[in-house]
Amino acid sequence: MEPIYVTRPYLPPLSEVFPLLEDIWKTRVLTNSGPFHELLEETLCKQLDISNISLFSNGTLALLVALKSLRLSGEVITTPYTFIATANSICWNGLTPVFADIDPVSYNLDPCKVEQRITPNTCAVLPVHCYGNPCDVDKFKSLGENYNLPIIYDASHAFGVNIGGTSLLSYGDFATLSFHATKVFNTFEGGAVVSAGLSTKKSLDRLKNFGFVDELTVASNGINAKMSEFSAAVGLCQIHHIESCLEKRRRIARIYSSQFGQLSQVRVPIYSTNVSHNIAYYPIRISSHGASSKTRDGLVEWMRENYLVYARRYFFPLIYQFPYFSSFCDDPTSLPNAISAASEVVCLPIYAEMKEDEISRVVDSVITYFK
Ligand code: T4K
Repeated sequence: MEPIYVTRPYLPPLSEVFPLLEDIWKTRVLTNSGPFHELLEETLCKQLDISNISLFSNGTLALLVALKSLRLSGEVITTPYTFIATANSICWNGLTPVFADIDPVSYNLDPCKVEQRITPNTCAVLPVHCYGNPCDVDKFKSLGENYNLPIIYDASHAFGVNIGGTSLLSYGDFATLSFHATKVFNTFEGGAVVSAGLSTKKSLDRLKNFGFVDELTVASNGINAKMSEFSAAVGLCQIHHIESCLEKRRRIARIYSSQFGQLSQVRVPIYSTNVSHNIAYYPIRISSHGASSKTRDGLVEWMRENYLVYARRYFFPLIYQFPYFSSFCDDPTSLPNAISAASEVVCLPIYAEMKEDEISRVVDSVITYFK
């Protein structure tokens, strides 16, 4: 029996990649905003229906540089229910993360809880579109306007999500993406920042290239966060397949939801008809109330031991539960929704090229546990 992992990267046919590699070998342009880099930016703007995108070498640096470009100081209110990179990029900017609670259904930062944590030290809000589910973008927009705070979305999971026909990435001062191997669209490693205006994009482009304005001028404390031509070429080959990959993910999610929806202890994701979901993850929630001895951790172990299915507990532990971040949370009791999600949610394997027998094995592994 082969293991089934939480995800597998989509890879385009090698025959589609080779011609682009031959070009790279011919021109020897490997990096520094080469032709594939420029073409991928242009292609992504069309594909995602956005005006400005800057490519990065990974999603963490995308977020780190987006924050840096705002020249902030003070506290950034964010979610504790996310991948560690969200908080890392706050601290790398010399800023202080402040954690507010999440909504128990969407798992996203709750704007009302954010408002309660705003103080004169607050300099920005950093919500995450967790699992690709849209945050309450209208409420965050009003919050940003009312308190004069920038909203930076960590949209690492949200490639290709539209809400009411509009790209989710067009909300906020910035939306940052990850193109890591585990994401719906990958460039092996990679990331991007979507910005509202061209001048903002230009300032990000300078920051990711050591701060160079031109050959003789460095105007800001930049870094090297550029995407290589190889990654850009892989991205260009992926993009032709993205719609079919998203459709395959949605189909698997429908199968899972129809199978698991009947299990009383399992809560399946709720998908809004107003949103074109990308099914970046398939999180189920195992309610630990009542007399049942069945738990989320029990399920994870059962699946692994008996079916070689490697479901993952994204996002456990919560950020403030990691030793480095514990000093940033003075009152964990203010985060009850995040605490219970971290102990009850598990992400099941889902990826475009999942085979029928793999889907069935995941289904069986969950159903037999609750029998
Ligand atoms: N913000 C948010 C909200 C994020 O979720 C992330 C990344 C970021 C920011 C930062 O973006 P990047 O800087 O990473 O671009 C993974 C990913 O490494 C990470 O990118 C992702 N979030 C996070 C949620 O998950 P791990 O430690 O769980 O990955 P790993 O290596 O255990 O991979 C999971 C499974 O995927 C493996 O069991 C098998 C499969 N896999 C993985 C890789 C790397 C493959 O089949 N091939 C591969 O090359 O963190």
